[in-house]
Amino acid sequence: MKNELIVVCGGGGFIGGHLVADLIRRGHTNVRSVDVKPLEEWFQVSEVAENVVADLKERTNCKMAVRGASEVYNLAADMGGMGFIENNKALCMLSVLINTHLLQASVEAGVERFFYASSACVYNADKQVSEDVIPLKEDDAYPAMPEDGYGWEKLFSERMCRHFREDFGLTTRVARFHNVYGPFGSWDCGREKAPAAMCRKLTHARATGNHDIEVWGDGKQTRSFMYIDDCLKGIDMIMHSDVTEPINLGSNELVTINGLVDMVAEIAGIEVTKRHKLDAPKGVNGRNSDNTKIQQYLGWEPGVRLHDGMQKTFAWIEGEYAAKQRLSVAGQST
Ligand code: NAD
Ligand code: GDC
Repeated sequence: MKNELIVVCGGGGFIGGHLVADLIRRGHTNVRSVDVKPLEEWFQVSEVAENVVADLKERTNCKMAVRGASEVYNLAADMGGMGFIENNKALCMLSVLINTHLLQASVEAGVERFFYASSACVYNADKQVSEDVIPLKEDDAYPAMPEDGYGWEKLFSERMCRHFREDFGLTTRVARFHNVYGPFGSWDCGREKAPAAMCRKLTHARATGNHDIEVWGDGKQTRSFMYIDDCLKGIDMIMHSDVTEPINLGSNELVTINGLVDMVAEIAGIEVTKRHKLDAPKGVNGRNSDNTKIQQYLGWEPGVRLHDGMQKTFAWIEGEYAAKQRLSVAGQST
C-alpha cells in the first residue's frame, strides 16, 4: 500500500538516506525519516518525506517516531568503520537503547513489519583469523564471539528482534550487512570505511601530487564490499519475505585491501606507493559472505561488481573533495 506510513530510523545516514529516496522513487507517499543529526548534516534530505530530528535512544521519541506506521526500518546506530568502532565501544553499545525502545514502541503502535540492520561483525572471530577465509554462514555467529562493542550490540539486538517476534507477535526481519559502500556516506569524518577512505586518499594524492598512501594493516586482509543498490534491493526482499532468522546480505566478491587500493588507483589514473601502518585499527583478517541461504530463500544475491560500484563512489567523493577545497579557499580569502 503506497500511502501507508513507512518509518526510516537513521534516515539522515548513508543507507537510511538511500532507503528514503528509494521508497519515494517507488511511489510511497507517506515516509517519515528520523535521525538525531541536525538536518543540515543529513547525507540526503527528501523534500517529500516528513523529516524529524530526534534522539531515538529516548523511549518517548521512539513512540512518537513509529506512531501510525505500518513498517519500521531501524538503520539508526552510532557506528562507523574500523577507525570508529575500535575506539568507541561504549558508544556503539549504547545503540542497544535505540533498537530496544523502537521494538517496544512498535509493539505498542501495532506496527506490521520491523526491519533491523545487523552486521557481519556478529560473526565469531575464530572463523575470521585467516585472510584465506571460508565465507561466513549464518550459523557461524554461534558460539558467540563477535566484534567487541559494536558486534555484541548487534548480536544482542538481533536476539531481541527474535524474542519480540516469538513472544509479542511483532513481525521482525534481520539482515546481516557486509561492508556497504556507495555515494552519500561518510568519507572524511573518521567514521568512513575502507572503500570511501581509499577514494578520499587517492583523490587527495592526485590533487597534491603526493602519491604515498597510508594503508591500515599489512593490506593482506580480505573483505567483500556490497554496493548500495544491492543493499536496497536486499532490504526490500528480506523485509517482505518469510525469512524469520538473521540472513547475510553481502557481496561474495573477495578482495584484499591492497587489491582495493590498486583498483582505486587505477580508477584515479595514478600510481601509488603504499605505506602500511601496522598498529592502525585492523579488525578481522578475513571476512566474506556465504550467500547460500539468500539464494535459497530469495533466489537472488548482491551482484554489482566491485569495480563498477567503486567507479561511482570515487566520482562522488571526488566531487565532495573538490567542493570542500573550494569552501576552504573561499574561507581563507574572506
Ligand atoms: P550511518 O552512520 O551513515 O547512519 C546511521 C544514522 O543513525 C546516522 O545518520 C546517525 O546520525 C543516526 N543515529 C545514530 N544515533 C541515533 C539516535 N540516537 N537517534 C537517531 N538517529 C541516530 O550508517 P549506515 O552505514 O547508514 O548504517 C546503517 C545501519 O546499517 C546501522 O545500523 C549500521 O550498524 C548497519 N550496518 C552498516 C554497514 C555498512 O557497511 N554501512 C555494515 C553493517 C551494518
Ligand atoms: O573500516 P573497514 O571498511 O571495516 O575496514 C576494512 C579493512 O580495511 C580493515 O582491515 C582496515 O584496517 C583496512 N583499512 C586500511 N586502510 C583506512 O584508511 C584503511 N580506513 C579504514 N576505515 N580502513 C582501512 C566493518 C565495520 C562496519 C560494519 C562492517 C560489516 O568492518 O567497520 O561497521 O558493520 O564491517 O561488514 P571492516 O570491514 O573491518
